[in-house]
Amino acid sequence: MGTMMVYWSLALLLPLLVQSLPIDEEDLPIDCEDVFRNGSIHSGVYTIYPVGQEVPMEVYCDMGCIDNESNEGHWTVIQRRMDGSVNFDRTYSQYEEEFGEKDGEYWLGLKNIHLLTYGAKYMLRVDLEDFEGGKASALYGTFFIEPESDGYRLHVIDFKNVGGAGDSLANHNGNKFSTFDKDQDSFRWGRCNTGHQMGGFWFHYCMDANPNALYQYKNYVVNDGSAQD
Ligand SMILES: [Ca+2]
Repeated sequence: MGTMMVYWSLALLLPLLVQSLPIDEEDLPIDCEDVFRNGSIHSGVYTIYPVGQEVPMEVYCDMGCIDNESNEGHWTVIQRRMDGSVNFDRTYSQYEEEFGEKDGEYWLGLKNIHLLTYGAKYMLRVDLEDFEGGKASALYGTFFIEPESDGYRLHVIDFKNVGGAGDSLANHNGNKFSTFDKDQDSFRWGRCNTGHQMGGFWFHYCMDANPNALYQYKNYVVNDGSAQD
């Protein structure tokens, strides 16, 4: 008999989003806040230039609800999962680059996220939704990641308890990025990613959140290969 494993985190949609605190008035938008200010008020795929004209970056901009007077912000999406259509079980070098589709599921890439979050000061919002329509979010006042030379180390601090999701990233703060083929986690006796389609993340020892793991629908379970499906 094989053992069954349920990936609790995979019954959730976990887009990671950042919102800018604009620092200047460039002609080229450095993020979705600029895109909105330039007159594009609808959510969709846009090109931004966080580090200048030579490095265009295509992203999905979540402009929020136009009629919403509370103005929830204009968010630059760095990770988005909604239907399981894109494979997130990838190598370290693949996580360094972007993959997926900008109008669907995607990962913006560690290099891009680093460039984006070093160019201005950003907040991080994590939106969660389950298959019954229940929603929650987490908000952090400061978010950026270090360059490749420091393993794309995560900085996510100043948690704001406003969205009901709790803080599942506190223990991930300060860790480098790891995949199944690159162990930079804080588990000194082995690797956190043991190959069960865990994807890449800033594992510590090992995880309180794992938004890049296998996307699963409700009641779906994964076996270890020895059980019959
Ligand atoms: Ca390790």
